[in-house]
Amino acid sequence: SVQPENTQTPSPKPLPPCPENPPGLVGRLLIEFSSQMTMERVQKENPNVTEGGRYTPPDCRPRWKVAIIIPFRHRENHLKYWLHYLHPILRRQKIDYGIYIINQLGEDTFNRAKLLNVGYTEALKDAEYDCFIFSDVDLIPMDDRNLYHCYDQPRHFAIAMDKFGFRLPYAGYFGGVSGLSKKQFLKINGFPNEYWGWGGEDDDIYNRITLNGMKVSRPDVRIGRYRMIKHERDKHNEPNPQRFNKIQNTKNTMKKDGISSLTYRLVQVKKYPLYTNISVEIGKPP
Ligand code: BGN
Repeated sequence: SVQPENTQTPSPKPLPPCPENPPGLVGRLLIEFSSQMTMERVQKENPNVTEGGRYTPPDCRPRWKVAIIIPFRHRENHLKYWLHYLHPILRRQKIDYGIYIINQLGEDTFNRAKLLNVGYTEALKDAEYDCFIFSDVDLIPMDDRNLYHCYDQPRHFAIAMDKFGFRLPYAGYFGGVSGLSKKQFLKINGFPNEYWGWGGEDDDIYNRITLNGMKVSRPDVRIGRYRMIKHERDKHNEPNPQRFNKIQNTKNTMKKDGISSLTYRLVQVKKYPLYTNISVEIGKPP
């Protein structure tokens, strides 16, 4: 029989799903902060990252769409190292991602968890993310097998930091770098908005997770290793004296205080080549 000739342009082959264990990973990495870093250099190293710090693998269909949220104030130098190390790692991990820096304007007391809630909200205005990874700007993974996507349970990534002797400091530690799917995040009403200053907000998030019948998932301790960039204690982020009391009350506060009660003033969204910068006013402690 005679086949009719196909005159249409062939439709592109659908991409295969990205492998669960990406073959290009290298494992343990050498991380150091002694050489000078410049944004120009990091841009040259990462030509395939698109405006606003977005990337999607060219050769496979990623399983997750991940927003990486970084709470921020006055840490420009740390950000350069973070971008220098993380963009290549995330590319090897075959993840579809965007980088969002949430910059607290003004000099009132810092509020990490509220900035993370802002990041969740603003990232969703940009794209349909289904996974959110919340990372401090000074934490660099030492192994690219620590995959930055979401899991069946809320994930704690930074389980073995150099400053804690590469061990979990306590069983309920959930600080540094963590990740929740959209569904997991909404199940706990997001994060608390009422922790002003250093400490306790990560413990409150841990409580929210367990009180809502979930448990924390973690990588192997040999893989979940991190280097923290050394720095002086920040100004206007003093240890919060209320934190001891507040973490006792998560069960009562979490229903009211969270993503459902979040308010802030968006001042500027600016897309840079390697990240999106979101500047906000989030108020001050009562
Ligand atoms: C804990 C802090 C965490 C912090 C870790 C690691 C509190 C609440 C009262 C016990 N929690 O002690 O927020 O991430 O240390 O530095 O301070």
